[in-house]
Order: sequence, then structure tokens, then C-alpha cells
Amino acid sequence: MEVSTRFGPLLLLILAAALLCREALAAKHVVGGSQGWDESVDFDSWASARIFKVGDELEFKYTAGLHSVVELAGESAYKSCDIGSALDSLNGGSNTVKLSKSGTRYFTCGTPGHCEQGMKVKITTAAADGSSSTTTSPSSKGAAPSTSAASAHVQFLGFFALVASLLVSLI
Ligand SMILES: [Cu+2]
Repeated sequence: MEVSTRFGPLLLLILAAALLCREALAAKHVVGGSQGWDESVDFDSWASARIFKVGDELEFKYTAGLHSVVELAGESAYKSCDIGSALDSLNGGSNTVKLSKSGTRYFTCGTPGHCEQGMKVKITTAAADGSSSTTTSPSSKGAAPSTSAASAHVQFLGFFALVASLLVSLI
């Protein structure tokens, strides 16, 4: 009984730390912020102010029936608001889209006229380690991935060292 009361706070701490780690790895972006998926939002500045990484999610929140979420195939369809060539169409007022790989994806609203009014957003997803999908100089190619893997490893070692030291201090 005494053991469980001693370790209770520690278990909570580990759980909280684990949740924080997960939170840091993948983010959820509510498109348009507090205004949501609405034609009054300047989506270009909204998107340029944040970084999208592989594993992150986009959340579209809007009035069902008034708007929808249409994913377009590419830049030209995006520029000309060509909804006819859409890859996917979502509705219902709340949709989550997972950014499963790096690259650019194009979204607009399926309601006639809304794309032309600026209700569209271009999302460029960077690779999970923070570097963009565009390749850097060839000389750094070999070194970069191992460095980022090593730093992640060090972070985890640091976390376990912290937990271990807390465990020792409690005993
Ligand atoms: Cu709309």
C-alpha cells in the first residue's frame, strides 16, 4: 500500500512527460485559427505563419452546408479554382486531414464562388525532422539524418536520466 502512494506522483509525472513528448511530435492545426474555415480569413498569411510537419493534422471547422473542404490536384487547379478535378471532397462541418507525407497540398471550398473569394489554402508539409522536402547541398546529404537521429536519442536519454534520478530520490 505504501509503495503505491509513493509511486503514484511519479507515475503521473511519467505519464505527463510522455503526453508532452507526443504533443511535441505531432501538432493539430485548426485551419484559419479561431475564425475557422471561412471566406473572411486570409489563409495565405495564416499558413505562412506556421510550420507543417509530417504526422501533423489539419482541422477544418465550418458551418455544415455553407462550406465544404475540397482537395485539389495541383497548383494550376488551385490558381484557377478548378473544382472539377478535385481529389477529395469532405463536408459535415468538421474534418480532420492528416499530413502523412512531405509536399504541397491544395484545399478550397466547394461552394460556388467561395474559391474565387479567396477561400483556399496551400499547405506545404516539411519532413518530420524539420527540414523541408527540397534537398540541400549534396555534400551535407550523408551527415544530416544521423545528426538529427542522434539529437533525438540524446533527448530520450536525458528524459530517462531525469526519471531515474527522481526514482532514486523517492526511494
Ligand atoms: Cu465556402
